This record gives sequence, structure tokens and C-alpha cells, in this order.
Amino acid sequence: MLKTRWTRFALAGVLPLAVALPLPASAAPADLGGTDRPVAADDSYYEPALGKTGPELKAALNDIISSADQLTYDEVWDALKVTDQDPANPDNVILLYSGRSQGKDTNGGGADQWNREHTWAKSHGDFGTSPGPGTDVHHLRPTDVSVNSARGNKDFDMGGSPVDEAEGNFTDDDSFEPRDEVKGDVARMIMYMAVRYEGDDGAPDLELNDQVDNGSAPAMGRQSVLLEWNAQDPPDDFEKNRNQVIFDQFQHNRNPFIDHPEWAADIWG
Ligand SMILES: [Ca+2]
Ligand SMILES: [Ca+2]
Repeated sequence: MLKTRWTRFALAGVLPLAVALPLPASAAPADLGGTDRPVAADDSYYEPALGKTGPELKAALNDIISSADQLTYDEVWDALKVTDQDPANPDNVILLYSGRSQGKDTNGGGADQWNREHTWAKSHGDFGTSPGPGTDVHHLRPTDVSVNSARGNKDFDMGGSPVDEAEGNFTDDDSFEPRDEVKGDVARMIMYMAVRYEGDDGAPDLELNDQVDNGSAPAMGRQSVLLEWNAQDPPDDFEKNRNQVIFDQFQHNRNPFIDHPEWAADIWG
């Protein structure tokens, strides 16, 4: 924004000296973590959506958050080491379902390593791991390898038996219930995906529905339960920081439901 203004002044001859002057450091494209970017509390990011509800709100948010950078699947490893860093230990990440803090460099496919969980299961719409929904860090989280397998591609709902190595999580044949501390986080990630992906850019149109066992359909449930989880478990500092880090350092877009949890009911309530 700042760079654009300087360029316009320069082109218009209003500030001819600007042509010869170096741009302020804060306007350099490489400086994406600076404090001059909009912050979460600044609703200017959402200006075109403010005052809208229902499908109009959803469409306005899709337009806003679709302006984003995409990572490769390989770059997701390094992004998660920043977005999900343990606030109490910069060498560790916190795993989504188990809540365990463990070394950033213990990622991989072996027992008790952490890997990249697609909270919106990638088979629901079959979008794989190429840039797009398959690499969107807003819904990708570090998880224990075996806990990730236990979740599989199940929809989210209440109930089932306790999940090994992840206290407070439950699963049965067709659904997965995350621990209370991340129920809202999961709901808001799923809602982000439903709004972000509307069938453009070669990606499927992802949508919520009120069922489980969605299989390979581009749908995720259970909508009524996700709405409850969003209300029960409001965004905490870890989740808000994660949204800000993705905005500042990686994709430069935001999850609107972390900034405005009330918009979930405005769209799906
Ligand atoms: Ca939470
Ligand atoms: Ca959608």
C-alpha cells in the first residue's frame, strides 16, 4: 500500500525527489513481518464485508481471503514450525489433538514423530497436496503420526472411544471429537475452508453439511456441532497468534472466524 502511494506520487510529479530516494525499509516487499501491516483488531481488512450477513457475507469474505500466497507442501513443514511454536519453548511445536509439546525437528512419518494433519481431510474433495487447499496452512496442523491416522478422514462429531496418546479426544467409526481446548479451533478451520474454497482456482467448492460419513464428497460435518464448538471454545491467544503469523509471514490472508467468531452464526446459524 505504502509503496503504491509513493509510486503514484512519483509518477504524478508531486514528489519528484522520491524517484531518486530509496524506498523506506518498511515498504520493501521482503519485509512482511513489519508492524506497518494491518493487525487483527483493525477491521479495515474486512471493510467490504462489514454489515453483511448470510450469503453476501460469505461472498465478501471469500473475495477478501482469496487474495493470498500459496506455499508448496514442502514449505508447510517450516511454516508449521513457526505458526505452531510452543510459546513456552521456541524449540518445540504443540500438537493439535494431543496438546503435546515436542521438538520442531522431530517431524516425519515414524512413531511419535509429528506430521502435517489436514484438518479438512484432503480426501473430502480429493484436493491432494499441491498448492491450494492441500497446502493452506490455515487448516494444516502438527499432529502425532498415529493420532493423525486415528482421525483419518473422518468428519467431526461428538462421541466414541478415547483416542490413544491423545487424552480428551474420542472417535468412532464415522467421526472424530477433538479435545475441548481445540474444539473451536477445529470448527473455525473448517469454516475458513468452506468460505475460502468456492470452486475457483482449480480447487473444489468445499462446504459444511450436517452429516458425517461424507467420504470423498467435498463436504465436512457436522455443521450443527461445529457451530456449537465455535461458541463453546472462543479463540485464545495461541489461535489468534497463529492467524497473525500466517498473515504476516506466510499467506497474507486471515481466518475471519478467528477475528469474528460471530460470523459463523451469521452465515450458517
Ligand atoms: Ca481453543
Ligand atoms: Ca465453499
